[in-house]
Amino acid sequence: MGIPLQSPRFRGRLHDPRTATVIGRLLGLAIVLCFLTGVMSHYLQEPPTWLSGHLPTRPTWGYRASQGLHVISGIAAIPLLLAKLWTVYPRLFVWPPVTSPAHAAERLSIAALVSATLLELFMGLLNTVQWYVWPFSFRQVHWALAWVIVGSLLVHLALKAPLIAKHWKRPASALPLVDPAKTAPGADVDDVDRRSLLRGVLVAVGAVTLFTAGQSVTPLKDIDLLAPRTPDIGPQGLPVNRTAKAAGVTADVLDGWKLHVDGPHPYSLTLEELKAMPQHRVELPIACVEGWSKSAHWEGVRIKDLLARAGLRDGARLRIVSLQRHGGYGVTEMDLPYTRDDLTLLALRLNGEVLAPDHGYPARIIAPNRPGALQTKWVSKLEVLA
Ligand SMILES: Nc1nc2c(c(=O)[nH]1)N[C@H]1C(S)=C(S)[C@@H](COP(=O)(O)O)O[C@H]1N2
Ligand SMILES: [Mo]
Repeated sequence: MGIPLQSPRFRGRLHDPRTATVIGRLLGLAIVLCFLTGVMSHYLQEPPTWLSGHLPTRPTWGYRASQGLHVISGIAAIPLLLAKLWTVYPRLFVWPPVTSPAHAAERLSIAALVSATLLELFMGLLNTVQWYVWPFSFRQVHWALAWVIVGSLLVHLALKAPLIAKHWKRPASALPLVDPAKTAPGADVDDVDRRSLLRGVLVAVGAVTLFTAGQSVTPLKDIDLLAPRTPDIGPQGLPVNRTAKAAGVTADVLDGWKLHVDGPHPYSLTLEELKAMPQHRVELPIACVEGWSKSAHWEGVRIKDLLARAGLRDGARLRIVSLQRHGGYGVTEMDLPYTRDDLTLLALRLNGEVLAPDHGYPARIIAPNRPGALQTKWVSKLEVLA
């Protein structure tokens, strides 16, 4: 019986450990950035109990920056991962496939790393275009896979540490591989090839980054060619995720709207009564997990003033209930640090106008350093949580 698979043969050495190391470093950097910003986003959206009283409300643009970086590094990782897989794919054909238990463990960890990373980046990319095709919860699976990736990446780095160390620096004198007569004396053909491969990969990374970053980095919005969002397309200069119509917030639902506030002295206010309370103006961004963000001017009543009126002088953990009838994010929770903050408003106005229906008329939440998903629109009730 012959060997069923033949290892491909290559004239150049772009599939060598030096190339894998150079691309791997960049990919590793993108993955680490993406992971850390992802962990931040997860904890801000679903804080564990030990953290919920300590969530930072400053800097106000913190979530915007970290989530922008999350999507930018995730998108940059895609061409890097493809280049890395191309560099190492001949290793798939090593024969025999397994030589020792350690070798089997190494190959298994790589299989886990590659498949989890491919799925993670692909899921994330589809999420940026709001395409939730999965039969499972995006957030839970995206979170779990992140840990599979980090675990198998650590195993991979440990096993490859000697090889990585050996190829971290450019070799001082590599032997020319192709006809030395055709190249300048002393030139290393491997290095020349490698440099042009790297240049190509970096151009690809630069292009996907530059042409999508405008969805969160507003000065780049005019070259936002590949991203699904342009930050100022939408009513009142702000994109909309779920319209009033999609949420089922129709005229009859809004009819007779009042704000209900819980507390030792519960009360209800009409819109006119809300407008008669002290109004405050803040400039805060909406920053969506999907990677778009935009700053805006908001006007409305401080949440802390509303709570004080109900007898809660030190803020409170809140459940915020909207009039929404369809879809997620109709009910959210707000932790103490936000409810006490001067910048957290029940906003009635956006960029100098009464809130558009799609932006949450008559009232929506806007709070500093907070995921967009929790900036609840069409608010009708503030309930106090134990
Ligand atoms: N009631 C309600 N509020 C909501 C949502 C929603 O679906 N329902 N979407 C959230 C999400 S995911 C984001 S990013 C922001 C978008 O805000 P905008 O439509 O005002 O730009 O609103 C948030 N508030
Ligand atoms: Mo969002």
